[in-house]
Formats: sequence, C-alpha cells, structure tokens
Amino acid sequence: MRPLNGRPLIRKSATEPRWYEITLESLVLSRRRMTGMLAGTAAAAMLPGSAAAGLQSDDTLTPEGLVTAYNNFYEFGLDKTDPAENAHQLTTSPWTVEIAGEAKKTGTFSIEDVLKGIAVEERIYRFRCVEAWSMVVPWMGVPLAKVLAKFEPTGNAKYVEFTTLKRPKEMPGQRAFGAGIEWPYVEGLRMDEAMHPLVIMVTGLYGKPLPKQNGAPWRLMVPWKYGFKSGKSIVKIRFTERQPRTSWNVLAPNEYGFFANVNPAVDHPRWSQARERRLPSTLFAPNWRETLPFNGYADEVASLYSGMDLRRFY
Ligand SMILES: Nc1nc2c(c(=O)[nH]1)N[C@H]1C(S)=C(S)[C@@H](COP(=O)(O)O)O[C@H]1N2
Ligand SMILES: [Mo]
Repeated sequence: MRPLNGRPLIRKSATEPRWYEITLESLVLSRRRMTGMLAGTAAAAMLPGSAAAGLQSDDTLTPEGLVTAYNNFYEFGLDKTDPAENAHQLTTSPWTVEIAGEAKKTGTFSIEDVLKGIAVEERIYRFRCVEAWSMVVPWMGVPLAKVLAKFEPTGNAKYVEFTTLKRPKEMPGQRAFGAGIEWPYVEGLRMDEAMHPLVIMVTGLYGKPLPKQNGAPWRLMVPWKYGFKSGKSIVKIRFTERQPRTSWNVLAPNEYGFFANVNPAVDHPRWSQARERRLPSTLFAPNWRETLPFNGYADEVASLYSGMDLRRFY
C-alpha cells in the first residue's frame, strides 16, 4: 500500500483497511517521517513511498459536502452552486456509450457492458482547477486503459476524444447564453496519456455512486492536468489519428492548451498558477498552497513529455 505518494490506492481484499483507515495511518506515518522520528530505523523501510510525490503529508481529504456542492459543470450553469442545484434533472439511466474511430470494436454499448469485468478501485487524488483551487478526493473508478483495451484500438489511434452528453432539456446551461462553450463539451488525450495507469474513469466518490453534479454516471479523471480536462457524463469515446478539437481550447486557445498539464511556472494569461487555494478555503482562511509541477505526479508522468517544451505545449 502506497497511498500517499500519488500511486494508486487499491484495496485488494476485504481484510485490507479501507481508504479512510489507510489515509489516517499514512498521514501519521509520513508526518513522523518528515520530522525525522523514524529516519534510519527499520520501520522507515515499511513506510509508504516518497512523501514528496503525489499527496503530501499535510494533505487532508476535502469534505464530501464541499466536493459535491462546489462544482464546475457548465451544462448546469456558470455558478459553482448551479450543478448541485440543477443536476437532479439529468437522467443517468439508461446510459449508453458510443465507441467510434480507430478501433476494431465500435458501436453503441450500455455503460454496464463497457464496465463489465473491470474491478472498481478507490484512489485518493488531488485535483486542481485552472481557477487555482484544489481538492483531495477519494474517487472510485476503473482504469481508463482497461476500458479502452476492450475496444482494441488500432495502430492509427494516436488520440482519444471524450464527448459529454448534449441534452438541453435536462441541462439548463445548454439552453442559456453565457458560457460561450460549444456543446457538447469535448476533451481529449494523447493515446499514451490515456493509457497511463493513473487515469481512471470515475464512477463514485467517498464510497458512494458518483453524484450527478460530479459527472454521473461516469467521468474522466486525469490527476496531473487542470480540471477542465476531466470531462463529465461521457457518452462518446472516439479514437483518432489527429489531435481532437477540445472545447476550452477552441473557446480561448491562448488560455487553455490541449495538454493543460498543471504547471506552476506557466501563468494563465490572467492570473498566476504558482499557488492554489486548497478547499475548504474561506476569505479568512484561504488555505493557500504552492502548486506542484504535474500537480504532484511528476515522478509518474513527466517522462510522457520528455523533449517537449511545456511552455509552448501548455
Ligand atoms: N462536461 C463537463 N465536464 C467538466 C466541466 C464542465 O463544465 N462540463 N468542467 C470541468 C472543470 S473546469 C472542472 S474544475 C471539473 C470539476 O469537477 P468537480 O465538479 O467534480 O470538482 O470538471 C471538469 N469537467
Ligand atoms: Mo476547472
């Protein structure tokens, strides 16, 4: 078990501790290690991996009530409280997923069929919005790589495109004027990014089915990228040879790149990305933190971008 360094937190059997037990235990252990109490002892060898990678010793879980009340989901409105207020209008069952493009198996499948046979895992990831707030959330989901492999992508599949539901009748934000986004919301990853083991399709959080405001019945989760890459309520996955157009990049290409890797050294044109407000964050206790390269997952993913100028490819 190495839950606090950005590696997957997986409960392998019922006898293993649940995530909250692991978290508390590991927080205590890594804190002790940071203060040198266990340095050089045999016990140090048994500690979770480097406390510097992924989650940090002072990371704590963002309360469930905040994770489900402070959201970006423009299909339901522009305010942070709109999704929680409006998402109940969304019908998430039945839910079909269209698989298209460069793969041997394409067509329309029920989400149950898409997920069948893939074990759901619990993982604690930090998650950072481009608006400079962040959270630590116990997500539940399936590795995207396992989902994609089912459809046998061909050698021409260089990118994966993810499309959100477009259903204005149930999504008031799609009827309103204001976001500027072209519906449906589209995001994409390079194939090697999509196949990285840190990437999951989320189906739950805090041990419960995924709330609609967080992207039910399933949503993407790419922990080293800004939040907008992690599209919600996905209805279509398309394998492509060319880099897909993505909603935010089309809307403001100088502000939102295709890669969108969390990078404290590259400011957004209108604000700094060097720091983030870790939720809960209030006016009097804003809880500012330094933002880490790749959101703290550099050890795991930096090699995907070797040789790339990350200032140009933001
Ligand atoms: N379909 C869709 N997916 C989306 C968005 C959206 O507006 N529509 N917002 C993105 C942004 S900007 C963020 S920060 C995260 C927020 O996820 P959360 O509400 O679960 O924290 O969802 C992302 N996925
Ligand atoms: Mo975001």
